[in-house]
Amino acid sequence: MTTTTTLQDLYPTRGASEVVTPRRDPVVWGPLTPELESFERDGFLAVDQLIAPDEVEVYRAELDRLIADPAIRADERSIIEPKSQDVRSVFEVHRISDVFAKLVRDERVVGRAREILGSDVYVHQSRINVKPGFGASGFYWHSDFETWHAEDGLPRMRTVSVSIALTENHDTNGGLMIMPGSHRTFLGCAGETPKDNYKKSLQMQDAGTPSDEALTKFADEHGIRLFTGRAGSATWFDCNAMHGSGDNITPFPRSNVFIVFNSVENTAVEPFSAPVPRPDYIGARDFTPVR
Ligand code: 6CS
Ligand code: FE
Repeated sequence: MTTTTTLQDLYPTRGASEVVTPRRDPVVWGPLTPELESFERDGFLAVDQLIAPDEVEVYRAELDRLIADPAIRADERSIIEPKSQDVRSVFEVHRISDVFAKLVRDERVVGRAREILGSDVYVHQSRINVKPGFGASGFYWHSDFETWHAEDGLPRMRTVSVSIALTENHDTNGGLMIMPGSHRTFLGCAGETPKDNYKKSLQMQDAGTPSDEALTKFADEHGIRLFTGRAGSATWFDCNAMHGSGDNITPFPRSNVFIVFNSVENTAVEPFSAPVPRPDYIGARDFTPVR
């Protein structure tokens, strides 16, 4: 007789109404070293220079090469800006680009992810966000974990993202904003996940969007921190940190590479609140640890 253990859903979301659940998982799963204390408290850690200026040039050139390639532009892993028709994002760059694959394996990157998650890790998702100037749209407030739990089937909050700036992140060109401390509260959103939601949500998220009341309460309680930094700077942030970014109407692109590491102890199961899982180039189903 086969028994299928259906994992208990610790973080209900996308039901009839919004529901708040206190975080039931550690933030730092490995030893809490002094430099991780602020990550544990705030849900993020800013790094002035994760990669050196000469290295940034290599990754910038690779981003430019990818978005100029018609085959990449036509690929389903590319998301196109609705208005300008520029490339907005390219997913799974750690698989389609040896240059970005090398970045993922860099000890300064994967080593930190292992420290935070306290285990071997694999890449749940990677993407380059081009965010060109002259009107590139931002990403409305959301918790990544809310989507990765609902649609990709990640059971626990044992996932960390790093956003590495490939161009200068000014305080004017649509930088990342995070609510410090918001990672300790899970906001289950109201509204079911439509079928094939990802086809729209990666341009403009709808399902999984917090209400104005909830956002106001979060912002009053936690405040909002805007991240700026030179190319090569980086922001590590917890999967459940409430974050977003504004449109970029300046002439200065705000491009980054975004890598999501998940613990090999937290591999994706069936979606907790969606009819079908998202494609594996958005939510990986290959759990091979990064070596
Ligand atoms: O849905 C996702 O997985 C992606 N969407 C956003 C806005 N942030 C996380 C992730 O890249
Ligand atoms: Fe996000």
